[in-house]
Amino acid sequence: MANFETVVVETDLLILGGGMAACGAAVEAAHWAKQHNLKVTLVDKAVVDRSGAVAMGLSAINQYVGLRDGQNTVKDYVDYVRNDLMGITREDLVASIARHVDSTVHLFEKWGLPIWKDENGAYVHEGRWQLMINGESYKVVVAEAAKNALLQSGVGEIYERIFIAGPIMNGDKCLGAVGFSVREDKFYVFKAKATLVAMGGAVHVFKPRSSGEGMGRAWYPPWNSGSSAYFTLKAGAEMTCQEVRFIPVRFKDAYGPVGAWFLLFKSRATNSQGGDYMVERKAELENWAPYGKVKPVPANLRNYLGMLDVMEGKGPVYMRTEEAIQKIADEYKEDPKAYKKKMKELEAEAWEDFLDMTISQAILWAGTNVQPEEKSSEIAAAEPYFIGSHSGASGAWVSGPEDLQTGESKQEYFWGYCNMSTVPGVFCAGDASGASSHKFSSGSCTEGRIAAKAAVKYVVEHNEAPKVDQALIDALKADILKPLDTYEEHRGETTDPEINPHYIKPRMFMFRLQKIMDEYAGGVTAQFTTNKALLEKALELLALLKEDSTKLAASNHHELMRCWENTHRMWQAEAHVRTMLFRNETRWPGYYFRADAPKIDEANWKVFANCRFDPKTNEWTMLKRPIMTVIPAAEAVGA
Ligand code: SFD
Ligand code: AMP
Repeated sequence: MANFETVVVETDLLILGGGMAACGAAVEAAHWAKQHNLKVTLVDKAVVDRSGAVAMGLSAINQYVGLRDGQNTVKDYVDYVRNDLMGITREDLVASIARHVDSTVHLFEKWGLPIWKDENGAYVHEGRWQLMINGESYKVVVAEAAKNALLQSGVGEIYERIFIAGPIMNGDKCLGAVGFSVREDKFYVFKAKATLVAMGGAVHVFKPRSSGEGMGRAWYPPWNSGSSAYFTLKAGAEMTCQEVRFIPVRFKDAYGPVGAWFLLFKSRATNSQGGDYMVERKAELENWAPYGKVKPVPANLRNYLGMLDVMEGKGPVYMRTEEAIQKIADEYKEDPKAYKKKMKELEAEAWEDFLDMTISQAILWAGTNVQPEEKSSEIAAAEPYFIGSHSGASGAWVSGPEDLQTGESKQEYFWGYCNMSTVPGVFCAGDASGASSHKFSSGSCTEGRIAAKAAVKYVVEHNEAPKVDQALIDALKADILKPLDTYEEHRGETTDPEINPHYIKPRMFMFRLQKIMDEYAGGVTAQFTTNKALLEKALELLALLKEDSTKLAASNHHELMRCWENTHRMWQAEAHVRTMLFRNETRWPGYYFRADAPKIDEANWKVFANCRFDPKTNEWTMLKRPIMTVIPAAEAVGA
């Protein structure tokens, strides 16, 4: 067996991940842990300074409610999210984040993040909820605060470049997590009294649009590989909204975000004939009532109208950057000097939007001689991602806060500790928790803070040292390091180490997973369309893939990580397919279309579609959970 040293770390609160939610968790946990003399340990597969979705930075903070200035209320935000998700949202969770998110944004500013200000010193909004930032170093700023909080207070420690492979379970109880170093021959056992899962969402479960020529390029970060979903599924937690993937419309081929263009620059998108699908296809929105009628039109319906153009052969669809810039500059036409200055300013803003957040889009513009003030850029619907923090909703089913519940909702949505999953002591935040969309970077950080505070309370009230059986650790270690052994045993049997009858390398395994999902589960190739028969076929092929996952092989630490990343993706894929199969309707036509159930079915499916994997029986259960209104309560305590 691979000769890895076993390193045992004992802690009180274990934070898994080092992204926006985890950094928020670290800051908050440090505060409460100090009061109770507890230890907090944060583990990231990468380096916290630049890990997760915000690695390259961002150009906007997408959730800011503006309570201080009376711009909006918590209720306004809940209304927005509920509409955008076609009625499927946990109002208590959305309100819980919305009432605290502004304070997180104020902390970002205090920590040194430059937020754009107008001549009166007010924040510059991109849209109603979004603030413009100079955000290239956004993650570095937030990471510094997390590190300071944990390390300077003496309550915490940070482990970087440790890949978390899965939970340590003793029956229904989670005792922490196991993982391995991606650089050294070390296997890690983290024993904890509570575990906070914040390992982001899942990318590359579906075949991306960029194949060989742009391999690895995606909108969301490829290193978020479904570890949160895998961890909670394998812990036996109930999951929610596993069917609610996110399909973002992005600048084609380099995935530049569109928010600044649609909201700040107020650009239109038009097809090859100059038609604007948002205008020409407005009548289609009637078919998706009551949600088709709301403002703004839900993200998935905006997608859908554009997709109809493409399916009718009216592509390409273009973001009319030149038209939008010209329209703003025209306001300065009377004064040539002011006009020239404004044009320069707009050009700089256009480039900075990508340089702050998706550098490859700026490179693609440069490489294809695009000057946005002169030429439109193509946009396209990207492949599906799993990200409960953006406009998708997948994640674990977690308890809401007690004070926001109504008498009725308390039965369904509250079980003791805010953001705790159905597994006692396992907390979730950011992409890891479901049915609370539109948290983005600021809301994820806020939710990390909320979850960490509750998790510390849990530790204080359940302060028992986890007893971990050595035989269990030995078995987990053997299983997790097995791909190294498989490779060593068989590598001499073929001339090309990539091809071997005894094993499968993670890259080929990933291609196989992506092909199944792309063709049968409504990926780009299938025009985001699927049906019962296709989904059943996907499950059949996923079962065979799962069988072969025991034959994954790794030639080094890095490939060992790749093996487990793809196993994690495979579990996210299975939960997704099972839930799309369960929900017998089409509710988000611009995310996926069930061709055999092509309409929204409010009577039967205005519910959460939840699922649970039982680690003892290896069986899946699918269940419906009710949607409840808690808004009046949210409003009462809103500010
Ligand atoms: O415009 C393991 N996001 C945007 N949010 C905004 O507020 N404004 C924007 O402008 C946004 N845009 C945007 C965004 C993301 C991306 C990639 C682009 C543009 C190009 C969304 C936010 O970034 C997102 O909502 C949050 O970051 C989510 O936070 P969180 O904590 O749930 O995920 P994370 O930050 O990615 O962190 C995940 C961490 O987990 C680690 N990890 N560690 C150990 N073991 C494992 N097995 C692990 N697996 C993962 C990661 O290293 C990381 O530390 S716009 O397009 O919408
Ligand atoms: P994006 O760049 O697409 O991730 O969008 C950033 C933010 O702007 C998110 O809050 C989106 O929901 C929002 N957004 C993007 N495009 C539009 C649009 N056309 N109308 C309303 N909101 C939008």
